Amino acid sequence: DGSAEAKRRAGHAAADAVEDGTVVGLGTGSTAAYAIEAIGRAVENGLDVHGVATSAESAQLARESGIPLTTLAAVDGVDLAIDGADQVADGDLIKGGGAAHTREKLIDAAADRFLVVVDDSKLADRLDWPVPVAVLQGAESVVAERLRGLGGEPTLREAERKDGPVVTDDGHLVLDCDFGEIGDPGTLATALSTIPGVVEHGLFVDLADEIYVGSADGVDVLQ
Ligand code: DER
Repeated sequence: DGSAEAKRRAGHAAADAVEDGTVVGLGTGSTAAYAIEAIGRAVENGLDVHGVATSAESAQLARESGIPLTTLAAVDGVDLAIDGADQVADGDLIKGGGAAHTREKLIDAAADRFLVVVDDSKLADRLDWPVPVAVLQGAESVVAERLRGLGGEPTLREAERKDGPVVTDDGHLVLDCDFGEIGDPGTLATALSTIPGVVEHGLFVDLADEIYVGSADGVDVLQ
């Protein structure tokens, strides 16, 4: 239902899966934020974890929450990643609402276990949300043409508190590409990944291990 209560339930339930002495990938967005805050409270109570942030936003929240931060390059692996999603269908995700999906996918995919945290408004029968595509600056018109060739309708994501387009933490632009209902996410994901100028896209196919769905009634965990 998109409510804070539903998001909070999902985030707190996933945070309980974080084990002592582990490395945890810290996702981006308002639902993952609940998990980060809950992990911070567990650290205050003695939990020994190191966080790998997926964005400047999640790094800042982790610092405020007291979670020691490390980097992907400094650790032998990520034990568990917790991250949100814009839409979930049949275990596949569309992510990138926060324009953080390049590092999110790197860390979420590197983790031994990837837990998704959503409220039940994110669930769908088929993926049909516009797919965020991070592109090299200057490549946007060439990539947009290729996306149209794949049947998409790309829109350059404009910033709100800055003139011009959104620029990601890694200095890329974002094209939100509407493909309508996506019948075969795996095939589309491969096609997007092979477009020169595309840095990363928001189709997370076959990556999620468990999906924590918060609702007014509680939390369901989908495998
Ligand atoms: O940008 C992202 O991928 C975020 O995880 C986003 O998709 C989910 O954000 P929310 O939890 O604030 O809805």
